[in-house]
Amino acid sequence: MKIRQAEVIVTSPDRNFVTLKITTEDGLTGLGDATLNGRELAVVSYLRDHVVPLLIGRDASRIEDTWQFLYRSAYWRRGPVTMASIAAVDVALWDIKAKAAGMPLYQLLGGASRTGLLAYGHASGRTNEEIFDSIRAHQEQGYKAIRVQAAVPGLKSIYGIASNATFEANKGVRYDHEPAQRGALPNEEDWDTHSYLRHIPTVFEAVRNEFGPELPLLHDAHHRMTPIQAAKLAKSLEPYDLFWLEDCTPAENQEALRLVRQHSVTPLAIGEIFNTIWDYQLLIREQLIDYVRSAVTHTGGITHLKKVLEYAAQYQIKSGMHGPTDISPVGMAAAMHLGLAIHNFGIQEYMKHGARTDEVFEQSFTWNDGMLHPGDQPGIGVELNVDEAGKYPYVQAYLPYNRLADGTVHDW
Ligand code: GCO
Ligand code: MG
Repeated sequence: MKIRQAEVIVTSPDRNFVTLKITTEDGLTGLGDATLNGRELAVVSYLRDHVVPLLIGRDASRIEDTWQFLYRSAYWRRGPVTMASIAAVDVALWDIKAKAAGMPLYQLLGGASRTGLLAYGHASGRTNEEIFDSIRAHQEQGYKAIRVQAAVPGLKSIYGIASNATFEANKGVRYDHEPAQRGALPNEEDWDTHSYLRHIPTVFEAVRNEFGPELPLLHDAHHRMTPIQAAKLAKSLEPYDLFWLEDCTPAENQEALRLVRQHSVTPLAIGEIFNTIWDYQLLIREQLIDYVRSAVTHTGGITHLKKVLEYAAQYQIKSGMHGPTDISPVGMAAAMHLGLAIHNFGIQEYMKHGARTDEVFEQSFTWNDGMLHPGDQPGIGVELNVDEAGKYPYVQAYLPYNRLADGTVHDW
């Protein structure tokens, strides 16, 4: 089963997506997601200029060997661009292998360990009333677990909160469709940790009072706090029994979470910007986290993320795979197959893509009463409509960034 062709397809239906399509000599095709929000074209070049020439003529069935070859032969290993590129090849080869076997991918990964995947959505609001409405709107869509992000009094704009216009247009059902600014330079937002630390516990107190003790609630701090600030937040949120507190400290500093752990039993999740098992080494071995946030798309594909999750399982740490709209339907499908098969699945992040995206990527996964299932088509169950994809050329887009009141650049 030799690889005949490998194409890198860039399309921007609602936002930019980078997809690798591999075709074998006997006509089987496989897709892999290589979308790296705001830095998409770096991955396109890595794939087109450096990886595609290595793929032509290789045996498509040798997935582990191809993974090791791409990782080790580059010499310059790790990093988001390299690992997203390897991930795209890896998922496309798993898609082909599963199609060749006539099975949905999760069967090749060991078969289903559960009937469906619990997913969480993103509620947000500028006031507690808006947050309540947004939570209710998610519940009406079936969501059984909900991430809550709140505007902070005194700050103009903040990660995870819809702009006024988007909020009105969508009645709080989703925040800005994706945070990257299309066709513009990075948006500057403001930040003040003390105001945030004062405000957030009051929001969770109000949400618990309104919705009761059962609803699983999550919160994303997006890497903006120092270890002691994060410990303070984790401790102050304890009475509201969060499912998790995500990215409470800068991702580069694994030791930071020791301090948070010493002060709180709020479950911790981290890893959406990690890309190898080495980023988790200390976190897993010392049991400093409860959930692994990596996406298949950014962590070397099914082959590598499965190893990370199996390592995590030995320490009772579960999956909580990244699933915002900047993971394409191809990346989401891969995550669902992996999540269905592994034993230590925790939860899946799931934001619905826009209508144009759903026309470009024909998908077979299902969303039923708050649970995802990848479907039973052979492969990963996603096909790219090339004609539709061709209608939407790449649009330059950047993620926002933060400045403190005195002008200092801060984590966003
Ligand atoms: C999440 C993430 C995303 C990221 C985005 C950046 O928890 O879903 O924090 O919203 O900000 O993926 O591209
Ligand atoms: Mg996050």
